[in-house]
Amino acid sequence: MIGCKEILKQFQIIGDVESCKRYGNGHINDTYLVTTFGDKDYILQRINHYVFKDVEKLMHNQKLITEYIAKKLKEQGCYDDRLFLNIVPAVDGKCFIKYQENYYRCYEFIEGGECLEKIIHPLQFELSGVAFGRFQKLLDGFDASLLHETIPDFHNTRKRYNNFAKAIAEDKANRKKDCGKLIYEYLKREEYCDKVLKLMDEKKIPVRVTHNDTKLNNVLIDTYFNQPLAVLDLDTVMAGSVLYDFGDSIRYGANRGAEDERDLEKVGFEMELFKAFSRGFISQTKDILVEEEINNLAFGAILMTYECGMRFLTDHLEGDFYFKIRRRDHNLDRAKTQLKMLEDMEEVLDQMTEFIWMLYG
Ligand code: ADP
Ligand code: GN1
Ligand code: MG
Repeated sequence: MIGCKEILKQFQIIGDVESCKRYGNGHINDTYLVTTFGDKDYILQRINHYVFKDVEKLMHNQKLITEYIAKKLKEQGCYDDRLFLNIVPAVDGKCFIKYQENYYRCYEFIEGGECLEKIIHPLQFELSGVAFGRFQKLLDGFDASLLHETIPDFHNTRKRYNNFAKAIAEDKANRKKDCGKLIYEYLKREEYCDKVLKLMDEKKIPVRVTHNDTKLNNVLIDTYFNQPLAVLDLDTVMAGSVLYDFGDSIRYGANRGAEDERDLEKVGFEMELFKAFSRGFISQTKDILVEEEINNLAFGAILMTYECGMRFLTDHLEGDFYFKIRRRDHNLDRAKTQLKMLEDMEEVLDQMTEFIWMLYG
């Protein structure tokens, strides 16, 4: 990476840098693995400033959250520093630096864990459920008002729908003509937009501090010892609903195919995977969830899939400015897989909810 040594000099890194290479498969930030000749390796990230407008506020949130989680784990007698993200401070003590119009941050690289892109065995997804459930439980007492809203209305599906409608009307990239049927399928499901927002407004579902981006590759799993490690990617930790966290994990991880699979025959909802994640997640959150949350967890999976698919399609119609793409029509392909998942889950929603209640025995 160009300028890597200059950038890393500004962080409190131990050991001489050996290499700095692109790493991971996130859709938002540019991530690099930094190896050193010392004991520790690091993750360097160029923060996506187009998505995160206020880096100071973004990193303020991350500092509060990581410190809170570390403290909570210690109180529980757990000193394993692979269970939470460790921010490496800059030499001036801040959590990020600015270098030539870009913002960078650095984390300790967490050893011994894997960020899976796909589930090979349901147990891995159960462990992912444990990690995200534990994250939710650890933040149960955290005061949401201390956190800045890093992306306003991130899971406000009504606003996402309005943006989608605007993108269709403007048709900036002149792509509407090629995806009429898909657009129709998303528009047709407008009724999904308001259900959870209304339940939250009526205080039937509590506002919690949630992760909001709980996909499989945002958690580290020790696949050798079968242990869940840290939850990563804390950029969107904000006030939200537990339905969003549960739902987004299912959206991504309970798909038997990849999020961007072109062959839709290979894509679809796997009930076994849903069950595995639910077991893990509920094992941690059982005591804190209220009845209306339990009733709607499975709907959360439908909602997140609908919302994410609509976001992919919006980005496609606008010309691919938000999500990273690696090929033509990448966002379009992603929007198609989400619709396939959506259709599958709509057929079995009652069975999904029934299973969740079964876990309450
Ligand atoms: P994005 O917002 O682009 O998704 P992430 O913060 O999720 O960025 O990081 C991208 C990938 O980098 C993750 O999926 C994971 O594979 C890897 N990663 C990030 N932080 C760490 C860390 N501290 N230790 C090990 N791997 C990490
Ligand atoms: C993005 O950053 P990453 O790749 O973990 C996106 C999520 C989407 C996801 C779809 C900040 O997640 O909201 O669900 O892509 N993150 C942001 O794969 O928009
Ligand atoms: Mg990520």
